[in-house]
Amino acid sequence: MVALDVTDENKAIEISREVFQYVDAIKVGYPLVLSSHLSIVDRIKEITKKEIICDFKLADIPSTNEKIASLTLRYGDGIICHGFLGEDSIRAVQEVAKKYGEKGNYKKVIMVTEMSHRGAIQFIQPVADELAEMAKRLKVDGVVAPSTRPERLKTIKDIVGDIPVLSPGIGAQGGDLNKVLNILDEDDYIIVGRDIYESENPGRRAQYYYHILKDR
Ligand code: 3DU
Repeated sequence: MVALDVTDENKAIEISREVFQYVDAIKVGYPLVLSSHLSIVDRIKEITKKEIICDFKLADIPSTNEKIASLTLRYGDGIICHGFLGEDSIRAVQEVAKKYGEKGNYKKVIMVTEMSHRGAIQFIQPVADELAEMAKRLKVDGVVAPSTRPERLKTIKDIVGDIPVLSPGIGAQGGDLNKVLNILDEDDYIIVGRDIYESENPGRRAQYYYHILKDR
C-alpha cells in the first residue's frame, strides 16, 4: 500500500500513474486532501482502479466520528480510526460503513493499535495489546501495527488473528522489510510512503517492493 502524502494534486496523479500496477491499495491522508479536495480520491480511483484508504485517524466522540466517516466514505473504500477513543467511537464508524454496505458498497473500517514512531512508546504502546483485543472483538477490517518494532508487530498480529494488518514504518522510518516478511501473511499490507514518492523513480521503487513481496 503506497502512502500518497504529497501536497500537490498533479504530483499525486503522476505518482499514482507510475506506481499503481505494483500496489494493492493507495492510502491518502490529510497532506493530500487538505491541499486539494476529498474528490481527489475519485480521480485516483478512476486512474488506478485500486482500493483507496483514507487515513484520517479519526479520534473523536461517536457523533463526530460518524459525520466524518459519512463524508469520507462517499469517496474512500476504507477509513482509518484511532482505537484509544474507545469502543463506541469505533462502532459509530462501523455503523456508517454498514449503511454503505447495505447499498452494495463494502467499506473497510481500519483501527490503529500501536503507531510506528518513537513517541508511540510513551502513551499508546502500554495499551496497544488491549486495543488489538478490542479490534478483534469489534471485528474491524484491519489494524495498523508498526514495522519499526517487529516484535510488537508479531504480538499484535497474534492477538488479532485473521484480521489483516497494515504495517507502516518500512523505508523512511527505518523499518527493515526483511525483518517483518516472516511475520506478515498474504492478506497483510506494508505501507510505504516517502521511500516511494520521494524516490527519483517512484514506479521503479514500487516495483522493487512488489517483487520482494511477490517472490517471497
Ligand atoms: O513513513 P512513510 O513516508 O513511509 O509513510 C508512512 C505512512 O503511514 C504515513 O502516511 C503515516 O502517516 C502513516 N502511518 C504511520 O507512519 C504510522 C502509523 O502508526 C500509522 C500511520
